[in-house]
Amino acid sequence: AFVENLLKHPTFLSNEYTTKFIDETPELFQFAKRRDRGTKVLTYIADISVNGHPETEGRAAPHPDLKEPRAPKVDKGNLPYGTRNLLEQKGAKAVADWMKAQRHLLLTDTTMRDGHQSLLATRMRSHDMIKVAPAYAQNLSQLFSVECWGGATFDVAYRFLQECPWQRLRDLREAMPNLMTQMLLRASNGVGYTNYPDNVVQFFVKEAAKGIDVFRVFDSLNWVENMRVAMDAVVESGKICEGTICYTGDILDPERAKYDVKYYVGMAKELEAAGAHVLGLKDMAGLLKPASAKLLIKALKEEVGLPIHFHTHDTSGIAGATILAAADAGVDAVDAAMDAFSGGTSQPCLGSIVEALKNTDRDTGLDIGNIREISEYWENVRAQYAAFESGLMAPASEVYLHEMPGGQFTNLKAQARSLGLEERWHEVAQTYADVNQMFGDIVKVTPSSKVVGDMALMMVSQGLTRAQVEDPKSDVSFPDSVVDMMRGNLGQPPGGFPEGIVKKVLKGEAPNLERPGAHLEPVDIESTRAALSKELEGFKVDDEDLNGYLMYPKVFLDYMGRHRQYGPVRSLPTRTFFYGMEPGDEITAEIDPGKTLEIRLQAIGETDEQGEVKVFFELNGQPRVIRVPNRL
Ligand code: BTN
Ligand code: 3PY
Ligand code: ZN
Repeated sequence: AFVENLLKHPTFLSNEYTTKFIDETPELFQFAKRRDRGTKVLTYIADISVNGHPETEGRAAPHPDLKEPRAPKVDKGNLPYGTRNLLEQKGAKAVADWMKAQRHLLLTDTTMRDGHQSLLATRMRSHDMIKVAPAYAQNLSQLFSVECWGGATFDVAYRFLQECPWQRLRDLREAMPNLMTQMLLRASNGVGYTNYPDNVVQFFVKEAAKGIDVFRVFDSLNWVENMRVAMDAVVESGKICEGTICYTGDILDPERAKYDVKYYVGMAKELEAAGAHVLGLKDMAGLLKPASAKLLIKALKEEVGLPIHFHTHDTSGIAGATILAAADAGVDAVDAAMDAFSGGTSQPCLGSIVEALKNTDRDTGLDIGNIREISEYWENVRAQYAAFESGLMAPASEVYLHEMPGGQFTNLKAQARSLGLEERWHEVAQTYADVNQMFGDIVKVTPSSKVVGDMALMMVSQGLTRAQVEDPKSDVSFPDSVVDMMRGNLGQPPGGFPEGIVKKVLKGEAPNLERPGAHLEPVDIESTRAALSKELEGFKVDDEDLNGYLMYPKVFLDYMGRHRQYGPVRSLPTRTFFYGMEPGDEITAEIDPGKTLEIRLQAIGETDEQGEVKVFFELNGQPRVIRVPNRL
C-alpha cells in the first residue's frame, strides 16, 4: 500500500520528492518503515527497468554481452606484511623514515579515487571496488597506498550512486587490512567546495581517520595558513599527514616567475614546519614537464627533510616521462592508475611504470603478473560505465595553455556542451587561461578551479573579453562563486588577488584577508545531531551520518529520503543499478554479510489505466509483484 500511495502522490510524480515530502507525510513513512529491504530493492529495480535511470538515458550503453566483472580469486587469510602493518606497529614518523631509507620507487594506486574521478565523472560504485580489494591485499602488498576516498567521491556517492561513502570506506578498510588507504582532503574545504568551521573540519578528520591512513591535504590557493587546522587534526589522529604543494605554471618559463623553484621550496619548508610527515607534490593538471621535475624534485630533496610523494595527470600524454624523470631525481613515491583507468586526464599507467623500472635501481618490487590479473578486472569494470565516458580520444597539449585539473577538464567540457558551447571549446580554453591571468595567476584546483571555470563559461556565453570585464566603466554581473572568492572566502593566493579585479567584483566592499575559518562560528555538533534526528523522525544519527550532513546538508537529506524508499541498492550489480533487468534475468545481491537476495525478473506487464506497470519477480523463490508508474 505504501508504494502505491507514494507512487501516486503528485509530488512524487513530479519527481520533486525529498525527505521533506516524506516528513510532511508521516503516514507514508510509517509504511516505509515496515517495508522490508527486499521490497525496497525490488521497487528500485522495477522503476529503473520500466523508466530507465536518469543518468544513463541517451548515453552510450555497455555491450549487451558484457558479463559481471570477476575479481581474481585469492586466499583471504595470511596476508603479506604491508605498509599498514608498519604504520600500526611503529607510527607515522617511522613510515616516513622508512620511505626515505629504502630505494624502491613506491607506488600509490589511484584507480579507486582519482582514476575514475578523472575518467568517469567519479561514478564508480563501491560494489566494483570491494570485490577486488582482497586481491590488492594478497597480491599487491608492496604498494605504498591505495587512494580510494575523498575528493569528489564523497558527495557523488550520496548524490548519484545512492550509497554511503562511509560504508565504502569501512568495507575497503576491512578487505585490505595490510595496506594503507589514502584520501584527498581539501584542507578547510573538507570534501566540499567551501570553507567549513574549524570544528567541522576536526570532526570530519577524526571520523575519517578510523578508515584512512594517509591524508593528502592541500589548499586550493596554496595557502599554508589555511591548511593548519586539517593538518593538525591528521597529526593528532596518529595517521600520516601528507602536506601538499599544488604545482602550477612552469618553473622553466622565465615569464611565469611567480611560481618558481624558490616559491615551491619555500612552501615545502612551511609544510615541513607545520608538521607534515610526507611532502605531497600535486600536479593536478599535469603541467610538470620531465626536465622541470628533475630540477624541482632535486631542489626539494636537497632543501627539505621529508619524503616526497608525486601526483600527476597524463592529459598531455607525457606524464610517464615526468614520472621517470622524478624517479631519477630521487622522488620517493608516485601515483599511478591500473591500465584500464590510466592515461588521458587520469594518472599514468601503473603497470608500465613497473615494467619501465624493472631491474633498475628504482625497481618497484611489484609483480607484473599480479598487476595484469587485477588490470583485467578493471577493464571489465570500466566497460560497465560507458554512459560516463567523456569521449576524449587523444592527448591534449592544450592543457599547457588552460591548466585545467584532470578532474575538471571533462567536466567543464560537458558543462560547455550543455550551454551549447561545445563547438567553441577552444575559446573556452583560452578564456579559462585569460581568467587565470585576470585573477592574478592562481592555483587552479577544487574549489578555485571551479571559480575560474564558472567565470570562463560566463564570459564565453556572453561574449565578454578580459578587457571588457576589467573595464571599470562596464557593468558586469559576476558569478556567485567569483564574488565569494574575491571576498576572501577561499583564502588568499600568494601576493593576494589583484586590487583592480577585487574592486570591480566587490563594488567597493572590503574583502576579508584573514583565514576564513577564523570568522566562522563553530557548529554545535550535538544540537545539530538532535535536530537532524528529529528531522529524520527519530532516526539515530551516528557520527558518519552527521559528518555527511555537515558537509552536504541537502545532498545528505535527499540521500536519506531515497534510502527509505529504495533500501540497500548499493549491493546491486552495476548493470542492474543503471539499467534495471529484463524478463528472464537473474541476479544476486548480498544486502548484508551472509544475507543474499536472489532476484529473478519474470515479466513486465502492460501499463494500466492509472499509468502503472506491474513487474513480476521471484525473490528467493517466492513470487512478488511490484507496481511502478510508467513515466515514459
Ligand atoms: C539519482 O540519480 O538521483 C539517484 C538514482 C535514483 C533516482 C530514482 S530512480 C527511480 C526514480 N526515477 C527517477 O527519475 N528518479 C528516481
Ligand atoms: C579534488 O579535489 O577532487 C581533486 O581531485 C583535485 O585535484
Ligand atoms: Zn589528481
